[in-house]
Amino acid sequence: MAMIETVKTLCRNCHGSCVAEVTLKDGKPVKIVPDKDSPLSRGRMCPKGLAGLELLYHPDRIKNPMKRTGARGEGKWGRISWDEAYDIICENIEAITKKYGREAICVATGTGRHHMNQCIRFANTLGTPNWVEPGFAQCFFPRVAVAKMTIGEFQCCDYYGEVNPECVLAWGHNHILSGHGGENLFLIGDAMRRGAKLIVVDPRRTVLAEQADIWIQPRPGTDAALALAMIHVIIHEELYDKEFVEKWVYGLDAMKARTDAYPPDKVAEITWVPEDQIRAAAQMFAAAKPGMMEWGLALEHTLNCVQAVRAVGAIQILTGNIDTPGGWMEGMGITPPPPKNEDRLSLEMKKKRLGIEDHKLLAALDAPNPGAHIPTVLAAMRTGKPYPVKGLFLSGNNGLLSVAETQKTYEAHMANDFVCCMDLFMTPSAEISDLVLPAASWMELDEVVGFPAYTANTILVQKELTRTHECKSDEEFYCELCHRLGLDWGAETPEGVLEQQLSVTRSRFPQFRDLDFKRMKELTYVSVPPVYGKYKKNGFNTKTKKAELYCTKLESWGYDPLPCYVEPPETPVSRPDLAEQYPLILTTGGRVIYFFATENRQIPSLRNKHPFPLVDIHPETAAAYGVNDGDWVFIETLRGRITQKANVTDGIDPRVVNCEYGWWYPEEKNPDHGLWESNVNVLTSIDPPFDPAMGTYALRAFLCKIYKNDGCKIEERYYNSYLCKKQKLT
Ligand SMILES: Nc1nc2c(c(=O)[nH]1)N[C@H]1C(S)=C(S)[C@@H](COP(=O)(O)OP(=O)(O)OC[C@H]3O[C@@H](n4cnc5c(=O)[nH]c(N)nc54)[C@H](O)[C@@H]3O)O[C@H]1N2
Ligand SMILES: Nc1nc2c(c(=O)[nH]1)N[C@H]1C(S)=C(S)[C@@H](COP(=O)(O)OP(=O)(O)OC[C@H]3O[C@@H](n4cnc5c(=O)[nH]c(N)nc54)[C@H](O)[C@@H]3O)O[C@H]1N2
Ligand code: SF4
Ligand SMILES: [Mo]
Repeated sequence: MAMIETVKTLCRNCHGSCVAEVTLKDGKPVKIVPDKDSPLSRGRMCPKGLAGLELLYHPDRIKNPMKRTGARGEGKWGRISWDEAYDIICENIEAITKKYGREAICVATGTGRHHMNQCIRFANTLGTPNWVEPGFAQCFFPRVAVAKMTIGEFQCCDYYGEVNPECVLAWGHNHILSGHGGENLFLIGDAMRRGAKLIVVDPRRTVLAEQADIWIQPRPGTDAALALAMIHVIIHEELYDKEFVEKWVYGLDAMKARTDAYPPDKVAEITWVPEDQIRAAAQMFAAAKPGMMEWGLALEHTLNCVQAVRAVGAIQILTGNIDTPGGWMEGMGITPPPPKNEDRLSLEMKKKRLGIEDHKLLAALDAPNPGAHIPTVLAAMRTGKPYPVKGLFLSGNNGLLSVAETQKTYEAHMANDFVCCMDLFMTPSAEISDLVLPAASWMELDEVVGFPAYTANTILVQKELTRTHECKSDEEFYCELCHRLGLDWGAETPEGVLEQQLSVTRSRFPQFRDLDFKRMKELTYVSVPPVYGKYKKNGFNTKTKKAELYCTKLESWGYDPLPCYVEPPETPVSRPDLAEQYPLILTTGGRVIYFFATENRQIPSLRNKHPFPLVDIHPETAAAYGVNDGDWVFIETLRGRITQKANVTDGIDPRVVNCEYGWWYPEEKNPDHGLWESNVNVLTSIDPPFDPAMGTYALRAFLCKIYKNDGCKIEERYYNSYLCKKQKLT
């Protein structure tokens, strides 16, 4: 008789936090349902997590290590053993190091999952300062860095305790579909059902905006100006939390003086947001106690990234919603991420980190989490300057889709002597590698992680339930590689690293003094109750011990200590000449519930729900260009052109279009898998200028034009492919 059991494990099909109950039949996963007792997701999962079996058993998974047998990118591969793969990698690392030094190796990881810290750890142990992640300078980390600089530590929105937020301000964030932890997409709905008011700042009328008390529709890229005008209202109308600000805030007068340049009437012209609405939103948010700012990715996708994040964050500080129930919460740090071994990297190497000269908040020795600057690294690959970068390790990174300006990113990848890619599928980035390695998916590996992201009141555990083919977890691969390279870290097992994380939990929380990984696996999750207002004991962990509106850390590096607005370089205002030819403003991103970043397009049940990339176009604009809903259109910028399918909607301004990001076509047999067809990063730019402090490149707010694409074959190819359950198009 078949043996049936159920096991709880953390889903990491996105950044994670939902707990799944997986049924195993004779040890093999056969069913996934949400775990009703899960502390954060509280019995819910999204369609991506629920499609986990399709991912696990997908016939297109990379099944074993493979070596390129034709020219790079030709799509010819030969099976090799893991031993052969390790030998090839060790030989290449040694050859590149001998010729160019360790700094010529770049380790590129992907957005915030188990492998991210493992890759950084590998880079440090190997001895290269050049690790990168395509989100990092343009995703979440600017929020973390700004919080660390101004309030000492990152704080998350507190949906978790007894107190419901009275008002949620969702700024450039559509977390009912996205969010930095999986739980956010459920908890925002819960908060609204419990009566929270909602203000949404988004150029699109999203699902969240539809439910908002106030929907603000700004011109893309002008968020910092909008925030400064709201601060202007909050300070001038004395709506700020006087008690908190007097005692705990540094720089009120300086901020007030700065906002003199941003009165609501002037900002209304910059942002297209009516003056009355700016005032109403500021008044509504300031009156709410507690108020919760959910700041999102849109703030970070411009060249004014840090100051936009600073400006929006200042609203939360002024309204006193810091480390307070139902506002922002600092969290308990129940378990740290895996140690990154930064002490293994020599000072000499740290100083060689690409980007260190120009972008201190990203790469300086005293940056909160030093990493290399992607455009500088890619330029080094292409040009050999300031020094050559010749080896590339990709782990959970589909850079050809996720990094700006695919044309230049492609050229850079191709210029390497050696590229090794560890992934689940043959992505376009994997296809231009020399070696590909089969990665374990989320039910095939162990992990200990603290959630909510970066604040961590709960430990969640991902468990190895099964293994398909010859896949390995990234941590196993890197540990073994270090071992074979003769580096000392290789002596540790992946489980040893998990124990290091739990040893911190054991030492900090007496109730967990016996907690080891074995026990944690039995429990799946443990939580500690939050303690709020921690700053009241010793002040904030900043130079002034206060929450800083005037940022002393940015000042020490020579950057503007106060938030400011900078007009993006490619808009009808900054480039009226260009706007004659490219009259529309393009924004990108806008997550879809069925896909995570560039993933999941090969999962039939998910792809069937959203088979094609959509470009949002206002009906007036569509009419002006002769476009009907459902037509394929070209979208063109100075860099190139792509095609997406028109979604004609009055939920977008007639002067703006929004393209989805992350689109490639696994059903396209050619090894580029449609990389150039609908990938929005063909349209974006990786050239300077960048955000001064963080080095961020822009992914939103460009000038574009659109026109019809008659005769597009993308739908036909899909409907004829193995992915599609529907009938062939006639
Ligand atoms: N389902 C799903 N969930 C995800 C992801 C996914 O791909 N799919 N990705 C994960 C990742 S890596 C991240 S970083 C997060 C991102 O999650 P979010 O922060 O929610 O990011 P987006 O959905 O890209 O953008 C949020 C909103 O910004 C709006 N927007 C565009 N331009 C502007 C602008 O100039 N100003 C303002 N104010 N708004 C603008 C868009 O219309 C969009 O609705 O989600 C994570 N979760
Ligand atoms: N224009 C534009 N560009 C953007 C964005 C945007 O909104 N607009 N968003 C940006 C943001 S916020 C981010 S975070 C980045 C994301 O950029 P990436 O992190 O490069 O994006 P992913 O699609 O998540 O790529 C992850 C790859 O890892 C593989 N994978 C999944 N799990 C594992 C695993 O456990 N191990 C290994 N080795 N591989 C695994 C997947 O199959 C996939 O190919 O993109 C950025 N790029
Ligand atoms: S939201 Fe993320 S963690 Fe939750 S079920 Fe979906 S993919 Fe999994
Ligand atoms: Mo991201």
